[in-house]
Amino acid sequence: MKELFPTIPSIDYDGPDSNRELAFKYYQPDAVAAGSANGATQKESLRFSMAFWHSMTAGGRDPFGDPTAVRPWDGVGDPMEVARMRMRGVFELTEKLSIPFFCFHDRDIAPQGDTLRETNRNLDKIVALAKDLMRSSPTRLLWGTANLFGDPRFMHGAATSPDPRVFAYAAGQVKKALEATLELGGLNYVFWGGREGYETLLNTDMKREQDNLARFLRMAVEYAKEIGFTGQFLIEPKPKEPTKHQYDADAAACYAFLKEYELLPYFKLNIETNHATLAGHTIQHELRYARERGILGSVDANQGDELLGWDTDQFPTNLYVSTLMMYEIQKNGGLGSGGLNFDAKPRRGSYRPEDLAAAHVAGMDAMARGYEAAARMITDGALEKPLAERYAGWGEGIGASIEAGKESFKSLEAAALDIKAIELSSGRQEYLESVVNRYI
Ligand code: XUL
Ligand code: CO
Repeated sequence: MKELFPTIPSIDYDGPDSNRELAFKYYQPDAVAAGSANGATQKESLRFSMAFWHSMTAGGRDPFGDPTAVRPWDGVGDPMEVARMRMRGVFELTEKLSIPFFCFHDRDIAPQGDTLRETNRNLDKIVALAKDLMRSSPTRLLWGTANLFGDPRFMHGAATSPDPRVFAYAAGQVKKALEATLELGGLNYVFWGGREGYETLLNTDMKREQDNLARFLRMAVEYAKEIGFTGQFLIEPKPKEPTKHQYDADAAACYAFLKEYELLPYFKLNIETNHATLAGHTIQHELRYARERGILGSVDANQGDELLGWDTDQFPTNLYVSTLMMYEIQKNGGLGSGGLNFDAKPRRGSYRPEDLAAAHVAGMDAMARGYEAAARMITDGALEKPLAERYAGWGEGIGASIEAGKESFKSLEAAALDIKAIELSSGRQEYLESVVNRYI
């Protein structure tokens, strides 16, 4: 088959001293991952994924300007031919970059028709092509999802629309997206509720909308069972953008929602870095929160800009952040069926196909380097030892007795009444920050 990206070679590992744009400095796909107990390779441990919508579909349009990206399908008029080229493109690039997975929205991979029936027919054709390409390619599907936010019919929400006809349309769409994900052996299925929220409470029945969202998710679980889809369902938290407030605002809001509606057994979270920062959290906070509740499922790896308050979806290159992310992921025992999906796009000025590859190389190297630093931190107990010391009081005496449920306000008052002064130990924050720096 003719190459679509002839200027992008198969990317090799060159080592940290390399200056070559299209070479890995840290990511060694076939080398054993640092700290791996079972000899898993970096490729198997990091589980990178390419996002179809950013890498294949998006062209660099922004609210002020036209697309800038130069892509092999430019000028090809027939939307189905473009769709076929893009699908071949994602397989070609993932193979060249040693990225084992890709992710898509139903509407990224195939054009809409005049009716859902026609749209589904388009989707079927492209899914068949993807299945065919998989026969001779190692690339697999990490997750599928449905775009329930782009079309004007979703302006007031999808599963949370005030209009039940929209709820029905969205249900039909997710049904089909689940079938496509199953057909392609997808390991997970994602719900990101971009329009599941509100612009103003003045016109919003919040309780009804959330009840309906739960109904919708329950139907998805039931249908998955019916068709034999055993992949993991994931909810992707984000507080705002496009709506002013989204119900799945952050990991804690998702957890409360899943618990209230008894959906916890069926869902985990897909945590995205830039969504965490929009929620006023660090990615480490979101990953920690999810992992401590057993619902850390997958990661959309990207980064925002400290000076911009929106979802810039930049490739993640910050080593401090990647190290702390990998720390949480390794403490979670990995991501199971999840992975590290680059929900990221090159800047608008990085318009060449080579920039798309270089952006992935930069993100993969940052993650690989963070992975290795985190593994060493864990092996050495660099953060765990000081943490254990800080909480040592809970392992003995009154602390152990409180945690064993043996104390009450009365007994604790009696223990406290005659204490003169409590000498606390230091939090040692700056020292701990320097410890992390040493491992990076
Ligand atoms: C939007 C976003 C989505 C989801 C999938 O901010 O992150 O692309 O990852 O719908
Ligand atoms: Co995302």
